[in-house]
Amino acid sequence: MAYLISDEAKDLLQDVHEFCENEVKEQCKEYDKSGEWPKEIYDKAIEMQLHSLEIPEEYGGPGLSRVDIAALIEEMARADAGFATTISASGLGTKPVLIAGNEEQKKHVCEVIVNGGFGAFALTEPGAGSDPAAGTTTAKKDGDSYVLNGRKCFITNGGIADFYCVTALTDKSKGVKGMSIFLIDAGTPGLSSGHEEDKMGIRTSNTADVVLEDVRVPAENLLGNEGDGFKIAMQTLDQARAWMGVVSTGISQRAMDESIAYCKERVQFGKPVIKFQAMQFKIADMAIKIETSRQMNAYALNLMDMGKRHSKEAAIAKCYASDKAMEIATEAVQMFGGYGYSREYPVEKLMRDAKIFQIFEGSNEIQRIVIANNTIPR
Ligand code: COS
Repeated sequence: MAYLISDEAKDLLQDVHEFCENEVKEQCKEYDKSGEWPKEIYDKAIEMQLHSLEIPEEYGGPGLSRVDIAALIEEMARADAGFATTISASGLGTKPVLIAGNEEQKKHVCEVIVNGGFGAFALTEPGAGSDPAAGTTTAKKDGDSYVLNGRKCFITNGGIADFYCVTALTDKSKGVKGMSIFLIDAGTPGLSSGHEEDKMGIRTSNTADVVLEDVRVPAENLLGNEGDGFKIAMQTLDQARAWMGVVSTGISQRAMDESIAYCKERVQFGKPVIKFQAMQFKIADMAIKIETSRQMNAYALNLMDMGKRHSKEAAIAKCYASDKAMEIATEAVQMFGGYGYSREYPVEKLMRDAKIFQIFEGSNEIQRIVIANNTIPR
């Protein structure tokens, strides 16, 4: 583990390591097959307060730095990326509120998470993925309320969340400047979760549609002001992207660990294949990619801790770490040979899990747009 972390985080990391080795890794392999959401694993993680790591100390969080938290999330991702994504996405649900909400809203969402609940951020729609401004969900002012209608899709924790931060157009004529964000509790009449995705990877995470049919919320559920929604969403994604870099790095680390262990056991031409320089160079390339990913993640997270803008750095961290996770997982399958292609061995799952990190929280093509926009002087 190359993150420089506090003594407090080191102790917690040991506990997380043991929990992941004994109660997550092999168990999630089975849940990956069934596609069932592993409630008992999340119950234990909640008992250990792992889902509230990012909650600020004043609202009941542990007060760790984000680099400390990264070491813990990466360890969880090493065991199962879907599990780490769910844990991290609860933090994602609180971000729009922590960025733009009032004191009461912040206390509310943090309390829900600390007490074992889940949150979700609902931005994407069937016709609005890379281009969130093309969304058609609306929020119409009606007296002291807003009435929301629309459908969100691919929402992490969409079917299990206790609260949702939902983007909606309050003024269709203004494009991105007409977008706003609302905090809506699960159970609000008209809000329901719809179709659940049967995914290729990260199958231990819940991904579902969120349907809004005449959902009436008090006007005070608006985060910030009308028209602030796009900027709040982009700031939320800036933070989320760095975390997805961290989860990707966990997948890479696991792929390298599995490859080393296998190559030490596998004998061909009379010696373990790890003795061949071809294999050693593959491992060296993996190590270069993993350590570089980790340092970029830490840089983006440090900027976040300092309250500095980190759009470019988070986009680089997410883009680089997820591209490398895909390369490393694919190389691990290659190093396992025919066994790598078998579901009996662990690496095909890593390849399936890694793919989504190049797609969600903004595809890696979108990350390159963000990086270019923040690099080329206008
Ligand atoms: N932080 C703060 N403000 C931001 C911002 C950020 N990270 N990004 C953009 N803004 C602001 C800009 O400063 C601009 O404000 P002004 O008009 O006041 O100057 C405004 O938002 C519009 O910015 P811009 O013109 O750059 O927006 P674009 O429509 O060109 O955005 C991209 C383009 C592609 C970057 C954006 O649509 C995007 O990130 N898309 C991907 C969405 C995504 O990740 N979806 C998956 C979600 S999974 S939860």
